[in-house]
Amino acid sequence: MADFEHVFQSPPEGAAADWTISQNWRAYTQVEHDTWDTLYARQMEILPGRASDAFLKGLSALDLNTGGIPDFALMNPKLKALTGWTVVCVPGLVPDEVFFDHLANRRFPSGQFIRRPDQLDYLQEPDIFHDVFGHVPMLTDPDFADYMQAYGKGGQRAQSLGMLKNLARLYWYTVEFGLIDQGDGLRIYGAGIVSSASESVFAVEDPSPNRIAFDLERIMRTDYRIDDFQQVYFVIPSIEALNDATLEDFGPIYDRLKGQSDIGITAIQPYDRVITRGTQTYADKGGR
Ligand code: HBI
Ligand code: FE
Repeated sequence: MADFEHVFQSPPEGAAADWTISQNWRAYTQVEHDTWDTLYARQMEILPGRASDAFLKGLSALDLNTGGIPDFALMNPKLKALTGWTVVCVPGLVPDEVFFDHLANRRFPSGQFIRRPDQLDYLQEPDIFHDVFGHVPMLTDPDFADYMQAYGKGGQRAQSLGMLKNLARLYWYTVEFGLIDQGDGLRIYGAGIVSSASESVFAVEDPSPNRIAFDLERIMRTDYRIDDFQQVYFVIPSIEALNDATLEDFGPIYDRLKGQSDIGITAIQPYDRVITRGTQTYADKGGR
C-alpha cells in the first residue's frame, strides 16, 4: 500500500506551520468522488440499526451525501454553527503534539486524500472518508464535541507526564472503537467502526469479541490491536457519561497506573461488568 507508514517529521512542502494544507476540492478526480459515493452508499446499507442515533443524526445534519467528496467550505459553516468545531486538511498522520493542538482548539485534522478503489475495505492511514464520514458526525454532538477538545488538552498534558500511551488507549477504545448502550440495544459511535463495512457488522453482532462496560482506568491499562477487528469493545452508557468521566483530574489516575500492569486484550477482570463474553472464535481462527 502506497506510503501510509510515512509520517512526516516537519511540515512538508506547501503545508503551513500547523501542518494544514488546502483541501483543493476542485482537484479531486471523478474516480475519487465516485469512491466517496460508493463508500457512503455501502455504509448506509449497514448502519441504520447499528450506528448510534447521535452518529446518524450528525451525519444527516452535515448533509455529506450531495455527490462526491464533501467540500469543507460548505460543510464547515454547518459544523461550526452546531458545536464550534471546524475541519482542516492535513497531508496524513501528523505528530502527536500537532494533532493535540488542533483538537484543543476545536479543529479536527482530516486527511486530504481518499483511498484508491482497490483499498475500499482496508487501509491503515486515515483518509478523508475515515476522518470525515467516521469522525465528523459525532462532533455535532455537544457532549462529544467537548470530550474531543478535552482529549486534545489532555494529550498535551499526558505527553509531558509520560502517560500518552495510557491516554491514547482511551481515544482508541472510545473515539475510534466505542460502542454505546442506547437503551434499545448496543450501537456504534467509534469512527474506526462506522467507517468500516465489515467491522460495523462484527462489532455489534459477532459472538467473538468481549463487550465490557466502560471503565476509564481499566481502559487505560488495556492493550489494543491496530491490524484487525478488535477483540474487546467498551460500552458507554451515554455520551454525557463519557464526557463526565474525563472532567476529573487524570493526575491521580496516572499515579495509580504507574504501579499497575497492563491488561491483555482478551482478559476479563473480576470487577468487569461483562455485557457479552466473547468466544474469540474470529481471532482464534486467524482473523483477517
Ligand atoms: N494525525 N492526521 C492524524 N490523525 C490522527 O488520528 C492522529 C494523528 N496523529 C497522532 C494521532 N492520531 C494519535 O497517535 C494520537 O491520538 C495519540
Ligand atoms: Fe480516526
